[in-house]
Amino acid sequence: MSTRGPRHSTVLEHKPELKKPSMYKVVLLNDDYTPMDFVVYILEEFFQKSRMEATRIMLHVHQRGQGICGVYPYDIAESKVAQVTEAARRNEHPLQCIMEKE
Ligand code: TYC
Repeated sequence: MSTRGPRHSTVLEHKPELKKPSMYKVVLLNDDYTPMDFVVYILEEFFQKSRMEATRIMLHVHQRGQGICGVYPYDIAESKVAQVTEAARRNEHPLQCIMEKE
């Protein structure tokens, strides 16, 4: 008989108890009134995008209706949505930002 390793192998067959946290897409919605340069500013300021990437995402949203800014755990996604919504309201733009479970 081997003197190494566990004697009760069933223990190793248990499913790991820790699940990966769900991730959430933060999505910008198009509208007819928010200035394009404000949307680019939002993407640079709150989502750490370069000017070029922010412009690409803004144009995608403008042309397709919506677009993903980033994917985050629940609390961070919620905070991004709140920050964008607050900045939009402060500047009196109707820009909408939502989160969707991935
Ligand atoms: N459609 C807007 C315009 O023509 C620009 C815009 C882009 C607005 C992306 C919102 O999420 C948005 N000024």
